[in-house]
Amino acid sequence: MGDRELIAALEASGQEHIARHLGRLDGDAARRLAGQLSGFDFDLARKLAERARTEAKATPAEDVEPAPVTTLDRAAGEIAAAREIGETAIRNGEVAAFVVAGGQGSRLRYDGPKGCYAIGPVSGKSLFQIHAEKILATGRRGGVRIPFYIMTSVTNDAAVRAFFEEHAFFGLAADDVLFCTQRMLPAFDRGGRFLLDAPDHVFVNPDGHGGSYVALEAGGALEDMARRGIRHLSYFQVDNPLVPPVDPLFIGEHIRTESEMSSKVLRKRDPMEKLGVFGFVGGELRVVEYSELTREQQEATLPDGSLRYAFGSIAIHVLDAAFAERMASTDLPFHAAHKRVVHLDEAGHTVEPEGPNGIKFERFVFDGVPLARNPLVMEVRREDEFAPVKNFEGEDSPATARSAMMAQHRRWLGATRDDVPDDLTVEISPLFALDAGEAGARAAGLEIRNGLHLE
Ligand code: UD2
Repeated sequence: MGDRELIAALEASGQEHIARHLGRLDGDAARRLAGQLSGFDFDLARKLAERARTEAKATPAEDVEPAPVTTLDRAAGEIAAAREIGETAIRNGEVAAFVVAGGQGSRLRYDGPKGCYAIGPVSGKSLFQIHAEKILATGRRGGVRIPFYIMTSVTNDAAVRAFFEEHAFFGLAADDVLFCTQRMLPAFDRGGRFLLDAPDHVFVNPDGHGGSYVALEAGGALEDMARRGIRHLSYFQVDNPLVPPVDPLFIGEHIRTESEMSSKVLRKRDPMEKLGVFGFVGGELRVVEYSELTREQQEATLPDGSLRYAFGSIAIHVLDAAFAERMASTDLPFHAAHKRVVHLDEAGHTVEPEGPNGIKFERFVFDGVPLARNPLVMEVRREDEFAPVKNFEGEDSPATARSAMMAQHRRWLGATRDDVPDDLTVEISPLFALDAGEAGARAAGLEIRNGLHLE
C-alpha cells in the first residue's frame, strides 16, 4: 500500500489521529508504522471500529437450554466399540493433532510462549514436550506418523519454532510438525480509534482461537492434511498437560455419530468455574461462554438440586478436515472483550488506565459448533483429562496441574500394585506409558521411590 493510499484508508476508517501521527514521524519510524498498517484489513477494521463505538458491556445470553451430553455411564461395550473405531482411524493415518498456542498467557505471569513453560513435576518438561511425546507415543502404538500442527501468534512464532528446533522436535520428525501463525487484530478505544503502544506501532492482539481455521489454511496445514489423507483433526489447548492429544475413544465417538465437530465436557467443579456451557440458544446448539452467563444462570439448579448447567467445555474437539476447510472461509462472529490497554496519547505520553479502556476482538473456535452436522458433546473425567495452567497461583495454576499429573501417575501405578504411597512424587513419561495398563505392565518389579521419573 502506497503512502497516499494508506492515509486515505486511515481517514476513511475513522483513524485520522493515526494518519496525523504518521505524518509527524521521521523516516525509519514512519516506515515501520506504515509497514504494520499496510498489513491491516481496513474493511474489517472499519466494521470492528463501528462495533467498538456501540458495544455495550457483555450482554447476558438469553435462555440457554442445556445440551444433551454423551455421559460416562454408557455401556462398556459401546465404549469399547467406539474406541476400536478411533484406533482404526489412527492406524490408518487419518488423524492429526492440533494445538492452539497463540494466546498471551498473561494470567500466568510468564513471559515466554506458554507451551515452553516447565510443568513436568519431576522432569521439568515443558508443556510442548509433554504434548509432543504423547503424540509420538500414540503414533508408535498405531505404527503411524501423526502430524502435529501448532498455532502460534506473530508475537511468539519465532520463539516457538526455535524451541522445537533446539529440542529436535521432541523426537517427532521435523516434517511432521507444522507451525501456522494466526492473524492479529487492532484493538480500539471506545471511540473506535486504534491505540498506539509505541510511537511506531499500533496495539494489536491475536484474533482468538477461532482464528485457527484461517491459520490452518494460510499455514498450509489444510493442504498437508489433504496430501496425507487426514480426515479428522484432534484439537486442544496448549495449557492443559493432562490432555490426551489424540484420544481413540473420542475420535471413535466422533466418527460413529457422524459428527463434524465434537467437544469434550466435564462436570463443573462449582457453578462459577470459568468454562463455557453447551446449550441451545434460539434452537441452535452452541457454546455460551462463561462471561456471557449471569451469576443467576450459572447457579441455576434443577428440581433435584443438581446444577442446570452441570457440564463445562474444556476446549478439546475433533473436527472433520472438510469441516475445518469450510470454516476457513466462513465469517465467524467476533466477540468483544473490554480490556485495559496501556497506550500513548496524541502527545506521546504513556497512559496507564485504571480500568478497561480498550476493546479487543476475538473469534472463538467453538462458534463452529452451530454450523456442524451432528455436533457431539461427550463427558470425560476431570482427573484423566483436564488440569489447565491458567493462573500464577491458586486454582488452575502450575501447582494444581503438577499435583493432578502426579495423582494420575500414582493411580496408574496403584492399579496393579499396593506399594504406592498417597504422597509419592512421581512422573511417568508419555514415552514410558500412555495409560494405566501400559504403566502397570512396564513398571512391574520396579522399585517405587520418591522423585521417580519413569521414562
Ligand atoms: C477457554 C474457554 C473456556 C474453557 C477453558 C478451558 C474461551 C473463550 N473460553 O477459556 O470455555 O473451555 O478455555 O481451559 O475459549 N489461544 C490462541 N490464540 C488466541 C487466543 C487463545 O491460540 O488468540 C489459545 C491459548 O494459547 C490457549 C487457549 O487458546 O491455549 C485458551 O485461551 P485462554 O486461556 O484465553 O482461554 P480461557 O481460559 O479464557
